[in-house]
Amino acid sequence: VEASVPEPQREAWRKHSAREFNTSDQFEDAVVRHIETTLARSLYNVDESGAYAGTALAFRDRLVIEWNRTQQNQTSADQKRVYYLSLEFLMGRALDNAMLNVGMKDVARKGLDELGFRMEDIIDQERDAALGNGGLGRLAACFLDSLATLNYPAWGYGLRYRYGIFRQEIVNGYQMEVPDYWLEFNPWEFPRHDVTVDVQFYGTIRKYMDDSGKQHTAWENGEIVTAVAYDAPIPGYGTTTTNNLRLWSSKASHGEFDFTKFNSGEYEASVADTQRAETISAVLYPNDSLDRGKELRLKQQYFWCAASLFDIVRRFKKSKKAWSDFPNQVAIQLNDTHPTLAIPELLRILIDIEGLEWDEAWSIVQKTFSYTNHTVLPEALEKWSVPLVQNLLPRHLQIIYDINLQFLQFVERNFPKDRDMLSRVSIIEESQPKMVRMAYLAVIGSHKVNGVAELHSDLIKTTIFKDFVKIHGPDKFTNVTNGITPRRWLHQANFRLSELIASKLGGYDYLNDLTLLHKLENYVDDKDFRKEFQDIKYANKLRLARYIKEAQGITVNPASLFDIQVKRIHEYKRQQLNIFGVIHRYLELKEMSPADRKKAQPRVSIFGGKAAPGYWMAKTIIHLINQVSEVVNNDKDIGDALKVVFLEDYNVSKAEIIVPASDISEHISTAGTEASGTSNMKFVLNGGLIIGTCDGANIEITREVGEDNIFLFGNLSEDVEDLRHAHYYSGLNIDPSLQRVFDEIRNGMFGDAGQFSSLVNSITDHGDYYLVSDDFKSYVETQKLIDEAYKNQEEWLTKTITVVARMGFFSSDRCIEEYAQEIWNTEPVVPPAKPQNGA
Ligand code: HBZ
Repeated sequence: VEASVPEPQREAWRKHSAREFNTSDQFEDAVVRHIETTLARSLYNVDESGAYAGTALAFRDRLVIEWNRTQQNQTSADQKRVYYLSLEFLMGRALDNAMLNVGMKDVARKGLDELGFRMEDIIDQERDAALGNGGLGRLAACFLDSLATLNYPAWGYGLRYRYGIFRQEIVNGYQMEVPDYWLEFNPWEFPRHDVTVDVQFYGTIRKYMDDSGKQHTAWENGEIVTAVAYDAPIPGYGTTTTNNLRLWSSKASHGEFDFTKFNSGEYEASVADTQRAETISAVLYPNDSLDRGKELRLKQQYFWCAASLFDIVRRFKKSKKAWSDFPNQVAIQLNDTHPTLAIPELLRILIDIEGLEWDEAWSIVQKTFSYTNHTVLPEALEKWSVPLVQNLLPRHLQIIYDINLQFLQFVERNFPKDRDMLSRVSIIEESQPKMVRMAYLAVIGSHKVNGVAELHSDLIKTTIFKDFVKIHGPDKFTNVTNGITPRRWLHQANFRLSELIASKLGGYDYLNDLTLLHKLENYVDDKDFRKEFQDIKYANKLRLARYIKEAQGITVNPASLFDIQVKRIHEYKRQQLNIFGVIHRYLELKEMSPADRKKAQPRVSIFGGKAAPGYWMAKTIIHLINQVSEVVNNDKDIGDALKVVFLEDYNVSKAEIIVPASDISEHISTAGTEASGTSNMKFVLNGGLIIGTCDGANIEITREVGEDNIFLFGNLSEDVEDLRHAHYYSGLNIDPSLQRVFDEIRNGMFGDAGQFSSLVNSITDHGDYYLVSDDFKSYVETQKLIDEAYKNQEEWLTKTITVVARMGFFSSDRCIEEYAQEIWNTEPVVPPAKPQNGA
């Protein structure tokens, strides 16, 4: 219960309200006080980690003040809030971002200097918050940044994993997974031990009638696990709006122990219960494109949905509004199908607990939810076995069957002639065992469904959701092409470039309106501008070269063409195509005379990315890259003409060093398989060109930057099916140069050939599902064009400046405005004016 302070005492509160530091002296004051008292460390014994902690806590103080004010202000504004439900938030580091948004970085730099530390070293002390796998999780993080920057009242809801995505170590060329225990010191989170929700699992269903004869359903006698809220402030850029990210942590519902068991002598059993409860939020599942159907994963999903929905409903009920107002106060975005259980959970709350009738509850649900799809890969589409759901969530299974019944009756009425339609669109797949198709449930329970790039949004309408377009009409399906936050991915990662842009555009307004970048085209011929632009790229390559030396022990020449592919390792993303191309290049270099080799364009091929621990083929690809790296880098004939690097443990903070350093980056998925991609946007925004297929957002990037400023190759998505068919019926057509690559691998050029046979055979003998053989020739030819183009450094420079100027469309701010208008129907809340005296 919140009690407010009576007027006579308010003056005392106001007087003592926290004062924010404004000078470097005051900043040092805050740092030293935190190190001395908050952290209880002795002052003359402070290392960089201590200085990081003090700095983070000093900035945290400033964030918290804005955060509290924002929440109060948004509550009294009484407008619709957006809730972004995502099992993943790949936040990376927070300090630099906090400094940018609070706007005190120079003050802090000076203060740290006076205390004997370098800002860059302090920023480097922070561990990544790596609560995500890849693009989907990082998109959620960019969206939070944009929501706050645009002053939308919005909360993220997720899970507070004790272990984020595993740390990748490369041992003898193989990936090893090391647990990422990241919570040892996390100044950015606030445990809310008073904000808890009891979540039920298993149990039984009882139907009963009340005195008035009304039917009720109760879900009882289950196992209870408690969700505890941990909140983190999400500051916007150029605004005081500071939103909330709420992550749930699981604990046993009896506090430390089950005291009944404890007192009856079952000490071990009670500790075991505690651990079982804590297991729910223990670890992020590291699969980014395969659904494994594990019970613990389903438990995570329901635990998080139930806690979030309870919290949202609790907040709504405080307003004392009618239930029909719920969709005017609440918009819930489902980030992929992972939170789909929120749909039957809201129905359960409205019907079983609040006593609404089905029709009214269903209408509220549909108006509240919307769903973003991130993949068309069949193996990634979530399905849960009916017996599993029946056991864990018996009431939800009933509700899902009820939704399905109503839906199928509607379909039957409207499509009486299509006999197979019912089984095709049923939420329940009639397999052995039966399965719940989560994507169908998400579509049926939402008012809008979006894909993440134009091609992808078209594809979902003609493939996985084709029937639903007929049933619900085409207006339910829409596109919101992904975007990235220019604050982190340009200003933070590439400060010198941001500074240069600001000097030409008359300030940093472009960070709030990325379309202003177009004015840079006026400077493509400006000599000084070109020189500085080129110097910045070189400096970024030098920084990466130093990092490669330090981390990997490999010397690379920053004057070489830097060719980068960093992303999760997957056959559909085709790192194998890249490494086969590298082997081909190596073989060609070997055949050349030393004089010709000297003339060849020197190149550094850089790879990075994690493989899901159980994805054998992806691990084999990593192994091959490392073996090739070993052979090529140690070949005296080759020297600087070719270097191959596999960067260990790719993550967000490393991306901030890698992305600004590319000349070319690779986005070479089999056409139709990569929903959007977002690193493609990051690389181009930082003045790197792309080699890519006509897939995902590459197509829209091409439209914006112009066909002459991108290197496209390969087959089109509309031809993929026919090509696969042709593989099956008429075999492959393997280019002689690819055949030679296979021969050398099989001859053991890169070590024991047996290690790589499954990879090579997947192409030569097992249908080449990802069309490596079909695209190899045009890939290699396009790489040749790139070598040629790079030799003309002036023209290359013109291209790189031009593409930066044309990337305005790909800001995540634009995405959020589209979601707000087309999907959520929400307005920003003007942040409160800052009081003068710090009160
Ligand atoms: O989402 C990615 C898409 O592959 C990429 O094309 C797109 O740009 C990005 C943002 O829309 N998808 C993922 O990153 N997916 C996952 O990480 C994932 C995680 C857990 C899962 C399934 C997928 O169970």
